[in-house]
Amino acid sequence: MLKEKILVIGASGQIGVELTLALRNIYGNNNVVASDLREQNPLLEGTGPYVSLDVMNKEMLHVQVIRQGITQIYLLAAILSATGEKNPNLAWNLNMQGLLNVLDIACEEQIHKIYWPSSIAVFGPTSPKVNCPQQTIIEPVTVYGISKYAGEFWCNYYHKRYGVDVRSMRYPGLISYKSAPGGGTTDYAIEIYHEALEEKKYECFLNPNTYLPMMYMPDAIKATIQLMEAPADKITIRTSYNVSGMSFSPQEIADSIKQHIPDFKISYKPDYRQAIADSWPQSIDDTIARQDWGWKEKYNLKEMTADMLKNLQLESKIPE
Ligand code: VAH
Repeated sequence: MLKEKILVIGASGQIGVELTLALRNIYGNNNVVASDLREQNPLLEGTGPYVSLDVMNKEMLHVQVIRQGITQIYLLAAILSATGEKNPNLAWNLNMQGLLNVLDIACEEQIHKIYWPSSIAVFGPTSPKVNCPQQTIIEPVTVYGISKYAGEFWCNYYHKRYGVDVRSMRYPGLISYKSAPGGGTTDYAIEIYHEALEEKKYECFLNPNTYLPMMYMPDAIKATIQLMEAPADKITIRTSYNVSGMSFSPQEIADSIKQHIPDFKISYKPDYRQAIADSWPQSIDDTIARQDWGWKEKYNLKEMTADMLKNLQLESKIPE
């Protein structure tokens, strides 16, 4: 069996930290090289090799892939929706050129497998709002969504033309407690837990009834590993799979928190991110992911809230 050596690009980010730790559990600490432009996330210290890497520096990336004997690459470095609207050119360049650099090197070095996340942000206001299908009208209206949708077609092209085994899924909003989110429109669903514990109140930047597709990070990590470990002949979507764990609104997540913190108060002050959220679907049809590689979520809102509050209290030692 081929000895895998995995490179995680963007390993210090919200998804990267948890995916790196999960991959190290499976493949062995020294077989997963974590990399990022930023400092190493403290949660990764002592768990395996870490290199400073800029995915936009194709030559340096190529050198690392050869020097480390890399067989798989997980590319998580990206600028998300909210930050992307403040820096359109940077978002387009990083999200697009970073992917093309990795796909080109994968071709040249016969990299065994590539993972690259897309997002439900590819959908726009003309896509169906409820149970949004895998294939439908897709007209993204954010730079992040445009870059992710374009990236999906590049993945499909490199697979069809060069045989690169690149796999992708359209993450919904991801909620986690281990590491900070990075400039997304769905980040309210993380901030709210921290503020509920620290202040017992939260001012939400989205309206109370803004339903969005969401997923708890443990489910996202499980789905990513499942997709990457599926036999190649089971993968029928080479752009990017719809996946989702649940859909909820700020009002609903606040109500779930009140089950644990009865005097928690939420207020609403929508900002520019409301228009981004309004352009996205409220729920996702992920039937094909369930059929092709067995996707099934574990966490619902009630279970996620209990787990988030428990772990954040443990971390910050806030008395129950
Ligand atoms: C964002 N968290 O808010 C990301 C995600 C569907 C949203 O892609 O930009």
